Amino acid sequence: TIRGVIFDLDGVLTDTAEFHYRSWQKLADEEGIPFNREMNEAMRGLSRRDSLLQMLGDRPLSEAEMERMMARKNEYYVEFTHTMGPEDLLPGVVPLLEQLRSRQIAIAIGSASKNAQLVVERLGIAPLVDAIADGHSVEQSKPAPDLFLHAASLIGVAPAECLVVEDAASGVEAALAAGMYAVGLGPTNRVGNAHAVLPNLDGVRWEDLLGKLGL
Ligand code: B16
Ligand code: MG
Repeated sequence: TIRGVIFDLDGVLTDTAEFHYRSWQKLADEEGIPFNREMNEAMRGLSRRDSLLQMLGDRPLSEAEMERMMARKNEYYVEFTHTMGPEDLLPGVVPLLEQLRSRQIAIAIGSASKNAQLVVERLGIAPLVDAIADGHSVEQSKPAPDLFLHAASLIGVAPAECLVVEDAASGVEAALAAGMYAVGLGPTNRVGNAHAVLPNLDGVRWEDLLGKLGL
């Protein structure tokens, strides 16, 4: 049985993936670094630092320069989050959270983002969420299992009784490494390693999802 569900944030509950992309693109344009949407795909779910390293490729930068670039990218991103509100929740999110609450299933956020708390507040779902594990919680980011294991401990649920909902390959890997069930949202070439794959959360009924997981 599943007693806890851990939701990734960006790309699952809200489409901040687009804001992250635009922020990186702006930084890249200013720095004259070639970058585009396709390259951004490879950064989905990666931490801020891992994303920058991916963007830089073999252009070496000092630690100080990297820190400055990450700070700038974050400034652009935080600017975007100021415009966010409950209307930015993806379809099906609130109905699913409500189904879980009425079944006494614990709800956690497991996001690589250091801005997760801020975004959850802006989306207005803080009252529906029991715990937040974010980019400040653990050292090793996805695909390491640490973040999801931390989220599970916050809600007091054994990993084997947790289900992770993810949109990124790195997040699906992290869930499997944690010994949890995983639902992938998006194309199978991205999240096909998950136990079940859905296009998004729109219209999802909890019992149907359990069926897809063979539970
Ligand atoms: P920040 P998730 C991830 O969040 C994003 O998918 C990824 O694009 C971003 O680089 C990462 O958070 C770090 O975010 O710069 O705000 O700390 O998908 O794990 O919810
Ligand atoms: Mg994500």
